[in-house]
Amino acid sequence: MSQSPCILIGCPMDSGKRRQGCLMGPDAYRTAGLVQALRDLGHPVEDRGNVTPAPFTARDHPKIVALEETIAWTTALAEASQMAMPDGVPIFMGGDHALSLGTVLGVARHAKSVDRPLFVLWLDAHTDFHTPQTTDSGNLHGTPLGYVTGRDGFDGFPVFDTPVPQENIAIIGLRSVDAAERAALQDTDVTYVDMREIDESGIAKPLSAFLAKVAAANGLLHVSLDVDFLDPSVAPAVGTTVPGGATVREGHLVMEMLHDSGLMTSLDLVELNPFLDERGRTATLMVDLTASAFGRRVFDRPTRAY
Ligand code: EXY
Ligand code: MN
Ligand code: MN
Ligand code: MN
Repeated sequence: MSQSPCILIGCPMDSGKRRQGCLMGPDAYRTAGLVQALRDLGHPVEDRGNVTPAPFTARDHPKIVALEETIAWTTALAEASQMAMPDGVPIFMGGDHALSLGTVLGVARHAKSVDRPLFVLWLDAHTDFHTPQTTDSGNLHGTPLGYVTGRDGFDGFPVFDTPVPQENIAIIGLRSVDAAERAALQDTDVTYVDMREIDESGIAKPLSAFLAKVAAANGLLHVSLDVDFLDPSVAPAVGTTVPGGATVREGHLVMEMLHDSGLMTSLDLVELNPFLDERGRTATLMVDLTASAFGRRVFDRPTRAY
């Protein structure tokens, strides 16, 4: 069976927060062997290099970090992601989570053009559900799910003309949610799974239920994997570590189930900060997890129809 082509797109975006370092992420994935790992699994791989935002004029904003830079990135990434979708499975190598403002916008525009619903799986310690009005930190990497679900307050950003329906979103791995996010989320149909639920009933159960929804709707599935989904003991190279995260095996189980389902149509790898690591340990784990999402197995297993 011919494997789907993988389109690697470097997104050295670091404007979603103050601490710098995610700009080194794309080359860390390349150095950790992402291309060869996918080719070894039979996938044609095209590395399209790094996206560069259009020039922007930075102005001091009283509350928001690097607003103009993030808007410029969003515009550029929306274009790159929409263009990549027809060519295979785009893998956006970040860069901080603000890159998903643009990648999901472009994927959503593509979904509309092919008349298929878009679903989003958010693997993260955080809900990233703020708006520029509700954030306390002013870090826009805490806002992408607020933007893609059509919350108000993103003045100056491209209009998100096809917001992702709340019931089409699942967030898994939660253990750090701000009060304003919790209040806003509780009134929505977003599926949110915290680590307590995973401790009690495992990660496969909520994921299977969500994948069954995607399959029943013949949906496209965008997966956004934040390094801080994983426990800091195994993935330290991220600026927003939160103890009590997913284990390496929970991470692989999620990615293996995604591959078995055949449903994933685009992937973000976000928040890797190689400056916070030793010997590329975290980048290597993220490459291994990506390989599991593209078919790496100890033993071949029948794919499961959801
Ligand atoms: N909720 C906090 C904030 O808004 O600043 C922390 C956000 C962390 C976001 C990282 C990408 O997941
Ligand atoms: Mn995040
Ligand atoms: Mn996070
Ligand atoms: Mn495969």
